[in-house]
Amino acid sequence: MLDRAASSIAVKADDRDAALKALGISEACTAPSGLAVHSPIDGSLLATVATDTPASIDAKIARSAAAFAEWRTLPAPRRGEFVRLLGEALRSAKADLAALVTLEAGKITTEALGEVQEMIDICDFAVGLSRQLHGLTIQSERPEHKMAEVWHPMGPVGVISAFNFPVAVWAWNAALALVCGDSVIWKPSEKTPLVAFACARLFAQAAAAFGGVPDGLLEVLIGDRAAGEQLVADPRVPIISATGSSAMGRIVGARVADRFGRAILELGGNNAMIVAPSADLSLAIPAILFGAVGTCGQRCTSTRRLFVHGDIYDEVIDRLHRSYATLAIGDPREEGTLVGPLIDGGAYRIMQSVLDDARGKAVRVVGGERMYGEVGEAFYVRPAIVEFGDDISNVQEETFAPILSVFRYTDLADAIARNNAVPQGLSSSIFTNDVREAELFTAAVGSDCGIANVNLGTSGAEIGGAFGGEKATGGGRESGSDAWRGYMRRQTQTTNYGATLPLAQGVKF
Ligand code: UN1
Repeated sequence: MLDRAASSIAVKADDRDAALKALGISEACTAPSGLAVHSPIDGSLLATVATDTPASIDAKIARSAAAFAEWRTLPAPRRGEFVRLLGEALRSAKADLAALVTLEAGKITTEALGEVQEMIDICDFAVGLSRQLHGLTIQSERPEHKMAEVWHPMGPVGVISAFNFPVAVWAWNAALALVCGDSVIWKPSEKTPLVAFACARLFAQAAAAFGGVPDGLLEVLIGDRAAGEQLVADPRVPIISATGSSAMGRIVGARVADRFGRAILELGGNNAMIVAPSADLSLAIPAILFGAVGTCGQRCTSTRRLFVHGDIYDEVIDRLHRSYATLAIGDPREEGTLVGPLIDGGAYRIMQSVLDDARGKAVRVVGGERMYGEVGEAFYVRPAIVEFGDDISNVQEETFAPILSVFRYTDLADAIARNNAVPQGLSSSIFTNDVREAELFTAAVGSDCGIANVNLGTSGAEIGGAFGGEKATGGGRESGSDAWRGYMRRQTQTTNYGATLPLAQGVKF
């Protein structure tokens, strides 16, 4: 175990100040009262930020609606040019923004850089889209009629994002919304408002380079649940894109449906990997490791369940334990660290209660202990492996922590059934060199998830694919493919260029 010296795990005031200054957000971070923002690295106070009031939220939504009215009149490729400049601003601030993600969310440096890269990638993708956003023509049954389907901007998009991808998920939504002609109102997690300020600064830089965009094109709401609820309830915001727990999504989805708004929900995952007898373990073991302990188990795509074929079970478990034993856990800023801290004490306590419960049921539980307790309000843990016997066939809940539940299987159909037999349906994967097994897993009777991978892990998706999942994952799709349609309204247009008025279906009137 490559444990680090606890004494060196500290966010120095100078480092913190330099990070805020580099992104031009020092002033926003010294409010006399408001939301206290702590670093998960050592629990220290990073900033105090002012929170929105119901009145200021109302004013921001009004500004956003006015910005939308103007923004939608720009040709989409011009909107794309703005998103190109946003991508440029992100490129030049990549290291600084990633460093702030590390300070505020506790991500290791390479993953924080990857997250900013994901933002840049979606900007590039959206720039291309801005010259497409194409509709259809449809053959009319009536003479001298033309039918078409056209996509129009829809209105302000409310984006509610979580702490674990504090900037990339905003960018997935914002880059698409902006080229689609929508304005954006962002409610970041109250655990990570600073990165939102930094993104707003970069947005302003891009706006200046563009030569001005309407005021209010991006509004940031700072607050807790009540701020989110106000946004979700407001009929001036036709689209709410929310990322977070299934419990949150159930409330948001119902509230938005109640006012006939559109919700794009990207909620919990309880992602499984199947390791078949023919699996190449030199790929499977590192994939399990990245999936289960990467981001300290705090991705919605993290690998939480592992179904291993009985013939290779002992070998897989043994190799996993040996890999876990060499994991570098500690300060996420330090080179070589693979596992940083949990976001906070609340996450730690949930992890412990899940492990306590598992100890009464499982065959073996290894890991889960707190590390570097002397650092204070920072929660580093050894990732845990929980092995269940044949009496327990599954784990139903998503726990946002590095806990990998392992099960033995003998029949692939049964493993696929167990992959599917949970409320959530985000990501899934199989390691096999058997083409029939791979095809079965990805067939209609295979994985029921939004993401199904063969010979790679459950996490770390590229932006080009549609991202999201079924069932309690919410059904929404963000990011690539045709997810842009979620940010526009569809209009069926029929034009009669003839001199008569024929009715459809031959109706005479
Ligand atoms: C999330 O955890 O909310 O596929 C998003 C992945 C990342 C996105 C995760 N590209 O793991």
